[in-house]
Amino acid sequence: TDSYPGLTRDSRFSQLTPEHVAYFKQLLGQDSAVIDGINADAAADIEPFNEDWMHKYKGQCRLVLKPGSTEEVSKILRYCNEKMLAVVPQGGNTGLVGGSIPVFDEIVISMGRMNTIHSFDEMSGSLVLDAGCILEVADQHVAERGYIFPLDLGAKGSCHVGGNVSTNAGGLRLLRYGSLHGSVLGMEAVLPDGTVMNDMCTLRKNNTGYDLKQLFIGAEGTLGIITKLVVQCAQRSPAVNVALFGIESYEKAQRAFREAKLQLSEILSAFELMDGTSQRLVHQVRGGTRPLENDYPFYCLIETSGSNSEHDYEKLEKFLEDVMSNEVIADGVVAQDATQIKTLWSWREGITECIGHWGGTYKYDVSIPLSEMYLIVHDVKARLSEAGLLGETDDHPVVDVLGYGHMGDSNLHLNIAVRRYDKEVEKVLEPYVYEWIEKRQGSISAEHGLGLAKKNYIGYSRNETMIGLMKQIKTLYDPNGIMNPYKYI
Ligand code: FAD
Ligand code: 2HG
Ligand code: ZN
Repeated sequence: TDSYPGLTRDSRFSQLTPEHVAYFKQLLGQDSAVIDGINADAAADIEPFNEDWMHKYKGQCRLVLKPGSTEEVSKILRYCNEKMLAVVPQGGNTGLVGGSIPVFDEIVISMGRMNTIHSFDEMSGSLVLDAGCILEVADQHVAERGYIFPLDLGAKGSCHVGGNVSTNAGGLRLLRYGSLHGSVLGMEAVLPDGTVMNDMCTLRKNNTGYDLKQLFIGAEGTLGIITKLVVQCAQRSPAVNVALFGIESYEKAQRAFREAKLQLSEILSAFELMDGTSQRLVHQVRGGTRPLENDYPFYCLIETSGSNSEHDYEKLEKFLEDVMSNEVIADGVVAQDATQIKTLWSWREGITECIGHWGGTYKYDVSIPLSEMYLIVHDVKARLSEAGLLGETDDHPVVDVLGYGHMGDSNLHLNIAVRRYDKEVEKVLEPYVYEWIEKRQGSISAEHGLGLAKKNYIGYSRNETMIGLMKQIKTLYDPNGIMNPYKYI
C-alpha cells in the first residue's frame, strides 16, 4: 500500500483463498495456465506480471491466469464477479501508464495463450485474430499476403493487438491509416458477468444502432476483456522511402511538415519529429554513426509509401530540392535500401528504450496545437533548471528534458530523463504540465491512455459531464467494479 499513497485496498473485494485457486485450476486444466502464489511461493514467476516495462509500477498480485479460449475467459470472469474478486487484463505489458499492473492483489488475466490468427480475406483485407496475438506476428502474417496491419509502434515485438486496441494505440502511421476506431471492424469481448459480446462483423459498414465496440477501444480493460478482433488491413505499398532531415528551428520543422503534406500528399505515410536532445541521448547510449554529420536542434523523419518507386522517388527528390533550396531543412539523407530504412527508423523508434538508461523517465504523452507544441519542452526545461534539479552531475536528479513524437498527429512525447524518481521533480512537473496543456485545450493523454499514471488528472482534458457519463457506462457494464480497479475510473 505504501507504493501508492492515497490508495487503499477496496474492502468489498474478497481475499483469494485456496478454494478459489482450486476452481481456476480445475477450469484451466493445465499447470502452466495458473501461476499460483497462494498455495506456494511463486513470487519470482509472478514478478514479470507485477511490474511494468519501466519498473515504475509494482503490484501485489499472487495469482496469474492464462485462459486459452473465450469460454474460459467467460467462466473466469463470471466466477470473479460472483465472488467479488478483482482482475487486471494484461497483454504484452508494454503500456506506459501502469494500466496493466495490479495495484493490490488483483488477479492478472494474461492473454498470451489466445494467439491464433483465424482468417484473412485477401480480397477485402479483413483480418480475424485473437486478442493475444503479438502485433509484429499479425503484421508479418498479412505482409506475406501483400497487406499491412494499420498500426505500427516500437513495442511491436511484444505488445498484443488486444492491448493495442484497449489503449487505442496511435503509433507511427496514424497519419496514413487513421485511428483504431476506424480500422477495428469487429470485436468479441467478455463482460464482467461472463456475457460474451459477439460483434465480429468483417465488413466495413454496419450502421445498425449504437457501435458498442467503440467503447472498448481505449477502455484500458475497465469494461471487459477483448478476446477477438476483426481488423481492416491496408494494401502494403511496394515502394517505401525514408528520409531524415536536420532542421534549424521548430518553426522550420512546421514548414517542412506543411510542404511534405502539400508536395508528397497521397504518398506521405509518416512524419515524425525528434529534437536534438533525444538524438544525442540515443547516440550516447547506443554509439554508432549518426545519420547526419552535424548536430541540429530538430530532426524529422519522413516516410513515403506508394505503388511506383520511380514516381515516388522523383516526388521525394523534388520535395528535397525544394526544401533544401528554400532553407527549410539544413541537411538530409535518404535511405538507399531496406537496411538503411530500418537504421533511420531506429533513431526514432529507439528513443523510449535509450532514455531510460540513466534510471527512469517521467513521461507526458500530449496533444497540443502544432504552433505551440514544442514550447512546452522549453518551459519545462527552464522550470527544472531554475529549481536546480537539472544538471550533469549525480546530485541532480534530472539528466535532460526532451521532446519528440508524431508531428503529423500533433502528438508530442515530452520526456524527462532522470537518474532516480524524485518527489521534488514531481512537484515541479505536476500539475504544471497538465495546467499548461489545459490552457491550450490540448489532451493530457494523446495515445497511451490514463492507467494509474494519469488517474487524478482526467479533469484537465474532460469536463464533469463527460466524466459523469463515463462513470455511468462503467457502472452499467461493471456494476461490481471488478475490472481493473483503482485506475482512471
Ligand atoms: P498492456 O500493457 O498489457 O495493457 C495495456 C492496457 O490494456 C491495460 O490497461 C490492460 O489492462 C489493457 N488490456 C490489455 N489487453 C487487454 C484485453 N485483451 N482486453 C481488455 N483490456 C486489455 N503507444 C502508442 O500509442 N504509440 C506508440 O508509438 C507506442 N510506442 C511504444 C514504444 C515502446 C518501446 C513501448 C514500450 C510502448 C509504446 N507504446 C506506444 C505504448 C502502448 O500503449 C503499448 O505498447 C501497447 O498499445 C500496449 O499493448 P500491450 O499488449 O503491451 O498492453
Ligand atoms: C513513441 O511514439 C511511443 O515512441 C513512446 O509512443 C513514447 O516513450 C514515450 O514517451
Ligand atoms: Zn508515440
